[in-house]
Amino acid sequence: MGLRLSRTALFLLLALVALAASRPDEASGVVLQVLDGESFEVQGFGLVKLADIDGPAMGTMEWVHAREYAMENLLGSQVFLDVDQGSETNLYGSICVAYLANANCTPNLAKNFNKMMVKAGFARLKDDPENEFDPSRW
Ligand SMILES: [Ca+2]
Ligand SMILES: [Ca+2]
Repeated sequence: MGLRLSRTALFLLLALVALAASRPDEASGVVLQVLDGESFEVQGFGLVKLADIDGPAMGTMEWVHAREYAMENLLGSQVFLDVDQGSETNLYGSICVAYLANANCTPNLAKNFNKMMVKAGFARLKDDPENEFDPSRW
């Protein structure tokens, strides 16, 4: 019984740690520029690289369409970001999951933009186990 309890406690602790690392409102800002379907610039934050998705090769028609979809949804709009704490920001930006905003300026959890790109057919899931995000839970 004691072992059982401590296992439950451990599980809860791990779940809490996971929750603490994964928050939809770690950063927020207006999208200034869309580079392509999986990277864009957020005012006051910098470059964002969408986590765990893989877009079409640059220069293809699919790439153009993916970029257009991102522009329609993101350009000039406020987004909320869950930033991957584990990875360092590099030339390509910070690894993030992006959420669109509700009318009252809170993150719209039903509009995970990484997932939207995949659902719309403009990217495929490509889970990187090194980051804090788990696409199977999107
Ligand atoms: Ca995070
Ligand atoms: Ca991942």
